[in-house]
Amino acid sequence: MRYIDLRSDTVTMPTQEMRKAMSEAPVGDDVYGDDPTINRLEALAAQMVGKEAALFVPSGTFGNQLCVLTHTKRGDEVILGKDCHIVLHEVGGTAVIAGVQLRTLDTMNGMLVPADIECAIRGQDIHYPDTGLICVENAHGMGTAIPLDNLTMIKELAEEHGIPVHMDGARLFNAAVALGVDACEIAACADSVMFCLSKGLAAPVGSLVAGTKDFIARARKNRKLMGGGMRQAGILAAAGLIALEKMTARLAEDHQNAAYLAEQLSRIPGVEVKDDRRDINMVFFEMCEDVIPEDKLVSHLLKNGIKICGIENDEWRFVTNLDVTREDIDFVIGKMKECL
Ligand code: TLP
Repeated sequence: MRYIDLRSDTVTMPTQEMRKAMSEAPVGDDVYGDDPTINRLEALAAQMVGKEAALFVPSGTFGNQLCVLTHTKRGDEVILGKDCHIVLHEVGGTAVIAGVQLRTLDTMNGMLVPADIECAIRGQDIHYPDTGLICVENAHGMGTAIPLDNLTMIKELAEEHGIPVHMDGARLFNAAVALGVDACEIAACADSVMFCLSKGLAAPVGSLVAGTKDFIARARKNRKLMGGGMRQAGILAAAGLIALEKMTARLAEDHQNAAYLAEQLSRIPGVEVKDDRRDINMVFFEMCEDVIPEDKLVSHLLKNGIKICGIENDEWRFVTNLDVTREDIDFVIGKMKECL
């Protein structure tokens, strides 16, 4: 049975072209640096985000945790938004892996306020941890593309204080499409950037981290420490190359479909779409429990071949992706109305 899956863009299936490229990819042992397909992917990735070097990692979570580990020392404090992925959805990994303390700040729909960061940066005092890193996220998981001027201000502030900036760019190319800029311009606002191949770009596995040659050399060793040294991983990189070469341009279609979905949802009585967080391929909305109980909607849609996640933080999230068409959206809206 074919499902319409709105749970995330992580659910996208690799394309036929990816499967073919994977089966034919020249490979080698990447821990020895011998995998030509991985080497090609890392070179292309670095070039696309305007950094000196890049490193292939198994997942976005792995890439973020690796960057935090590589930038900081044990006991450092990391400043970041309280609603970012590293805080909410990475299993508390920063405490376990890098051994750092998180200083979480309020955000405006994911956007950090530079003045708040300035206040949170630690001075010299025997009681204080060192501020070791600032993390930003773009596109933000709340559905927003963070504007370049905000990121530039944060980067300048960080530079004044000699603090590196890491960017969780899991959906960097969605942010680039939404802001109408090149991914390089966004990545320029950070010392390291992580971006995912396995979300809207439809590759089955993998993310990249990019930064200076020195940073990536240190990250490569830490990747080994974390158990992420992979061998004939060119099989995966082959799909990643297609993701970067051919799939970034079509993300606009997911954004348009999300806009259409948002418009249709907002016509349903009782549904309140979060219109101020409508920059990418995500639609967030609230719907009173008395309109329909959560489990009833989830199970009714599932019976009709539609997968959605339940409520998180009082909100529903529907995500459009390569495998969701306009017709699918009409079908989903029809089934929701039926249920309501
Ligand atoms: N996000 C997933 C879930 O973990 C919530 C999703 O479905 O959106 N940064 C950001 C901003 C992300 O949204 C995600 C995945 C990651 C990092 C982690 O990537 P993976 O899943 O590859 O570890």
